[in-house]
Amino acid sequence: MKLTFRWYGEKDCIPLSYIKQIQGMTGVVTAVYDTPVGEVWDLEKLLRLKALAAAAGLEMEVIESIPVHEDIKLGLPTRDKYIEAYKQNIINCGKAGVKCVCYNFMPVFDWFRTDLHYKHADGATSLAYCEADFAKLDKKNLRLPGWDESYTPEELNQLLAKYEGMTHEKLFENLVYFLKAIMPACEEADVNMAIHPDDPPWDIFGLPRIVGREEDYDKLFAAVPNKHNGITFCTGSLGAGRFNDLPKMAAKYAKRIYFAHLRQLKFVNETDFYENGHRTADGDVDIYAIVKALVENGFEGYLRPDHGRNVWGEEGKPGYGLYDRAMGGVYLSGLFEAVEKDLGK
Ligand code: DNO
Repeated sequence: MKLTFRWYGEKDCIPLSYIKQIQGMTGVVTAVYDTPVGEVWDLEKLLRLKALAAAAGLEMEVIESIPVHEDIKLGLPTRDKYIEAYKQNIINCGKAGVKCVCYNFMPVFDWFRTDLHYKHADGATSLAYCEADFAKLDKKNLRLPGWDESYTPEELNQLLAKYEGMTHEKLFENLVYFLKAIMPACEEADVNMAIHPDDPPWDIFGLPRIVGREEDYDKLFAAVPNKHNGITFCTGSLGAGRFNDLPKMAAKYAKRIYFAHLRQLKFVNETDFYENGHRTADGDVDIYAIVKALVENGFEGYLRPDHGRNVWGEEGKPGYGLYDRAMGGVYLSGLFEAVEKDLGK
């Protein structure tokens, strides 16, 4: 296991030196953020990020994410040109020493929560999901909490219209087409792809979502068995689906999990939950059992503490403050140490 930390590049208010001070931290997970989706990142920009990390004593072996252009997900004829650019990005990542690329295949939206500042009794805040608040959203004029506002409402409606009639089967075919096309670049660059699950793992706004259950992964690996086709095992996304048995999935796919995002959720009723500090005792995700399943089954990937709370008065990016993710990272290191020693590893 290699412990890493998400760093939003030079605009991140968390200095690399602070990240390095988290004991056990080996590297940052980052991306080139100023290049439009579908274009090739300048190799110089990647090398600069790597050099900044290296100057702070950190590696840059994981990229999160190279976003996938909507035309690829839609399966439009223009997809091939965007796939070519994606392949070039993979090659460039390889040249910069990157070993793992995290991405997702969610149509239009990435992760989704209804509240970014859910208040805990002790004054901490975190992300939360409430079914009733979700039902109240104006579907014709969507403004989503925390979403990067990269589309105007008109653009968003046009994009949603393009997905009309999109089925799970078709979207899956488009994912397979994409993966088969990029595998040669992954071989050449020796880069592993790690698909992030849909968050939450069910359809939203009428858009199909296809990566969120055990059977989805079985289907994915059957269709593209290449070893460079792997998973980002995100416990916050998969755990939002009560139908998922996370320790079982961690055990089953341990060798395909190139990147693990460990995060805690606490359900308040059948559907609603808030995110919490990482400890197993603080939520419904059995982080201990997941770590044990990973270690027992030969997980050798990268790991990062995922969404934490905002604590100690920090006004960090929701989910991405320094303090609680640092505490989470140290908690996770401790769990790994204990489990590995117990297993004589
Ligand atoms: C949320 C993140 C996701 C992730 C993308 C990967 O906090 O884990 O936004 O980066 O889905 O493409």
